[in-house]
Amino acid sequence: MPVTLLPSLVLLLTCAPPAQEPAAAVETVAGDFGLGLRPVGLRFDQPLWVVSAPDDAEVLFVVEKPGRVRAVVRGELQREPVLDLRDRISDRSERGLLCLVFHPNWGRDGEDSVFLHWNDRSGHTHVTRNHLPRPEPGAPWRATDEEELLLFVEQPFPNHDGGQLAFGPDGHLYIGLGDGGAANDPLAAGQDLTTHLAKILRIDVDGGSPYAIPADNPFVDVEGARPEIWAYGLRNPWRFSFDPETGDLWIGDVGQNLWEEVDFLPADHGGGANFGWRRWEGSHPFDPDLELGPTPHVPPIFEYPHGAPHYDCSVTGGFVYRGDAIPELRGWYLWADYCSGRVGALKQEGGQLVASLDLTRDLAPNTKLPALCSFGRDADGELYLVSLQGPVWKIVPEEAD
Ligand SMILES: [Ca+2]
Repeated sequence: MPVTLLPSLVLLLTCAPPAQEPAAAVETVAGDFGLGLRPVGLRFDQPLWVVSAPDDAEVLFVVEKPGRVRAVVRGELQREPVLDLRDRISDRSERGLLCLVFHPNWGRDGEDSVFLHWNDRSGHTHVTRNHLPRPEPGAPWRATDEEELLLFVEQPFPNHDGGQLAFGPDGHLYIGLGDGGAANDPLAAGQDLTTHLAKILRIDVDGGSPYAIPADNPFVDVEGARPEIWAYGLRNPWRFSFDPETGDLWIGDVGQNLWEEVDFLPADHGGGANFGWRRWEGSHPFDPDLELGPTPHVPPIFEYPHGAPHYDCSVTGGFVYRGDAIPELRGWYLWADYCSGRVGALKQEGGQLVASLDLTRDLAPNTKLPALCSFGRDADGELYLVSLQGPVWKIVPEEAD
C-alpha cells in the first residue's frame, strides 16, 4: 500500500461510526495467570450458583437447580439442606431455583433476609424474600419457613427465565429476566417496556412492602412502562454482576444462533440502557425492521460467534476479580461458554475493551470443563466456577490447587 494513502485511511477509521463496531476490535489471546481449580465439597445435584456468607468465605451456599440450597461449612458438606423447595419448583428446561443473594445488611441489626429467584410448578417466576439467620455455634444453617413474594412474572415458555439477583452499590436489588423464551423473541419483549420480560429490574426492598420503586428508575414517568425496569433489550441475561470496586455492571447476555455477548454499563450510567434485542443480536442486525425502544442501542463490549473453531453457544457472565490471592487477576472480568467450556477474561478502560484473554488452558490444561453455568464470588472476593454436571470449583493460584 502506498504510504500516501495512509493518512486518508486513518481518517476513514477515525470517522467510522463506533456504534456497532467495538465488540470485535480486540483479539483474544491465550492468557496465563498460573490459575488452578480446587473442588468445593462433593458433587452437587445440578448446581447453578454459589455464594458465601457475607462475612465468612468458609461458609458456602450452593444453589441446586431442582430446588435445594446446600451449605459447605469449612469444607464439610452440611447433611441437611439449608432450604428445600423441590416440591414447589419446576426445573424443566431452564427453570428451577436460579439464585440466592444476601441482603446487604445481613447479620447487622437483626437483618437476616435472603432473596431467591425461582420457577413455580407452572413455570412462572417468583422472586421471594426468605430468612436465613446465623445459627448458634455448631448448629446447622437452616432457612426459616417465612417467605414473602416480591415479584411474580408469568412465563410464556420454559426457557429464558433469567435468574440473576444482585444488590447494586446503591443498595437496590437488581433482577434479571429473559425474553420469555421459545426462540427469536416471539413476543418482541426486548423492546417492549410494558413487560418485565427481557429486562433487568431495580427495586428497593426496604422502602416499601413488598418493595418500593426507586424514584430515579428511568421509566417511572413513561406511560405504560413497568416502573421496575432498569435496563432492557436483553435476550437472557444469564448472570450479571457489579464490580465491587467501581460499581460498573457487567452482563452476559445469551445470544440466539450466531452471537454471544458481554455488556458493560459504567457505574455512572444512570439506567435506561437498551441492549438491543431483538433488533440486534450482539452488534449484528437481527430484526432491522423492529422499532427500537426510547433509548439508543448500547452495543456489547465483547461478542463472540457460534461455530468453529471453539463451538461456543451460550455465554455465562461472571465477575470482576477483586480478591487478594491472585494479584495479577485483579480488575479482570471473567466469563465462560456453557457449551465449549472456554473461560475468558476481559479488561476495559473508559468503557472500551482493551484486552481479551482465553484462560481455558490455564485453568484446565488437560480436561474440558463441562456445562459451565455460573461463577460465584465469596466474602473475600475470590471466585468460583460451577458446572451443572455437579462440580463446584474455587479458582486458586496454581500451587494451591
Ligand atoms: Ca444486545
